[in-house]
Amino acid sequence: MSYILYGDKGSGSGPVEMALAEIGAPVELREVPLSSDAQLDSEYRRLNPMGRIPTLILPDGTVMTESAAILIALADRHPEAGLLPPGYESARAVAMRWMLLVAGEFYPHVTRYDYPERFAPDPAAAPGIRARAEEMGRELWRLIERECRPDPFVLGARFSVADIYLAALSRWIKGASWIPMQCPRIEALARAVAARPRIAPVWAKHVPG
Ligand SMILES: N[C@@H](CCC(=O)N[C@@H](CS)C(=O)NCC(=O)O)C(=O)O
Repeated sequence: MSYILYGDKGSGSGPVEMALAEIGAPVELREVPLSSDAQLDSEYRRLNPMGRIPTLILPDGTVMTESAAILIALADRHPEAGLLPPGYESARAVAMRWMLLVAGEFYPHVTRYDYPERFAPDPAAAPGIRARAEEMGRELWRLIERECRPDPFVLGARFSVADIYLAALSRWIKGASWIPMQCPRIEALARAVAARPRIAPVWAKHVPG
């Protein structure tokens, strides 16, 4: 029995696909093209009521949404892959801290950037919402650079799903164009994740250039 992953190129299904590749778990990929708003179809929303990707179906049929929760579940279900320290170790708390900061604070800026018209009744407000989302997203990465200080990973030499998550999302909202200059630690983390042999082909698919 394999996992089933609903997603699209360059989206939140990227880090999930990378984690599955690192684990070596079989997965069937099902396309939900954001370009045609397929995530809003009523049939898909029976799986993911928020109308978002990714959605992961576990081999026993359990439906999971929320990218960070999915990565944590995958790490816990495949302890042999060593993608998160066990719960009694402080290192796990550190990995969760930075990963969930990105999930809870940065990802909403991505939604504001991609769909600014949702956030104000006046369409004329959209460019301002978009610009502010980009600024606030950058402020957050600068904070992570300063306070988390990955070296090269969030847990130093110990790789975890937090690294996959930070690396993949650091490319969004034009991150690939400014993070190399302003956040060298996050850039080094992203390069180290992208270079992992099992992740590299998935990275190339989700992160153009
Ligand atoms: N909290 C969700 C956010 C997922 C999300 O916003 N995904 C984006 C793609 S990266 C999406 O589906 N956007 C389409 C929309 O908002 O209509 C998660 O972490 O999985």
